[in-house]
Amino acid sequence: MSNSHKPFVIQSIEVRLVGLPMIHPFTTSFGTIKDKATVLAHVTTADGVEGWGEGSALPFPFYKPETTDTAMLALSRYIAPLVVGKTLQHPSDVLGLYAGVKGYTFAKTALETALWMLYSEMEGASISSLLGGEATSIPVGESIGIHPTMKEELEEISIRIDEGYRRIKVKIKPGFDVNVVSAIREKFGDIDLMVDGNSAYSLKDMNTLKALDEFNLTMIEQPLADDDIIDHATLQKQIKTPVCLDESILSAEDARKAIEIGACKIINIKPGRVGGLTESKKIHDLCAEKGVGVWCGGMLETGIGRAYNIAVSSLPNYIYPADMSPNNIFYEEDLINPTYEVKNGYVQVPGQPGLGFSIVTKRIEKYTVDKVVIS
Ligand code: OSB
Ligand code: MG
Repeated sequence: MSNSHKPFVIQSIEVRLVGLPMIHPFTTSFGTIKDKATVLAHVTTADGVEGWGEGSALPFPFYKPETTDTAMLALSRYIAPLVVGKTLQHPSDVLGLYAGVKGYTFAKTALETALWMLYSEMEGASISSLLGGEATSIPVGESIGIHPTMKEELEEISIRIDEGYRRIKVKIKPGFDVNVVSAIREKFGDIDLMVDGNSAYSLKDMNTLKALDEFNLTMIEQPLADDDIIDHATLQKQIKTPVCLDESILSAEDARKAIEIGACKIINIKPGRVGGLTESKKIHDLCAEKGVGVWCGGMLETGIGRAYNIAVSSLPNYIYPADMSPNNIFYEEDLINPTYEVKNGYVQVPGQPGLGFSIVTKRIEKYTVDKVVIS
């Protein structure tokens, strides 16, 4: 990704904290997300080309330490000032400018993805094609939040299966795991099914993890601690179900180490969690070389963040369906209009330059709760 192109100057970076009311809460082992907050970056070049990016951290530090508030602070105070006024030739050039800033991958993603949008417009080529993507549509699945009752849990799964979703992922937590998987297998048979523990388990729960191993799951996502690839390696040796890492992988370096010690057989690459599309592509390439399949997870992004998830999912080693719940179950109004469409379990990959979806700046304005301009 280092072809030489016409240089462009970053004139201004506007950073926004946006709050979107959610229609339905989303519950995981670490807590319930009731109102969605997200961070947007709006970047303008000296030639007047604009890009919007999203860094979809959560409003609390229960998934990873970074939150929307700390992402806002890191982006406006430390990251954006290192980039504004600088000349770039490619979106990936920005990584070197803020390499000294540790962590804050969601904040970095808001900025880095905005650069992909404006770069794609300048190049007259889609983000997917610039990344080396090939697929023109991608298979998607839904991530089912933990419901108050098993009846409601099974009802939502039933709807998604009827709609054609390619696989079902259920959020699990201690006490809501073997029972839910067992009920799903009983009701829906041999569907493509996986679980996500969001770090709620430890090796002390080996009995439960081994019980889950009996259900022919496509994978078990991040059962153990977010900073513990060693125990994931121990677990992987004892179960046949592939372990998939989410929270543990923040970079291609993390991925290299996890694969080297046998901590996983699959990686969930979320652009937000790894700092953007450049790092996503790097992890994708490394995994392809090592025979580790990948897929694109989600952070309940608005349509802006989802657009980047869709673009990167067109790369050839994204071999499992992406987490792409229908947007209208979360938000009354998306920040893109029309929003992405899931048809028969597939989403079309935009072939045109730019984001590939129309951004509704009026809605962004309406839901903005904080704004800082760095120029
Ligand atoms: O662990 O994959 C996760 C949402 C918020 C935080 C963490 C996760 C999730 C999801 C939702 O599973 C997937 C989506 O965005 O549709
Ligand atoms: Mg996950």
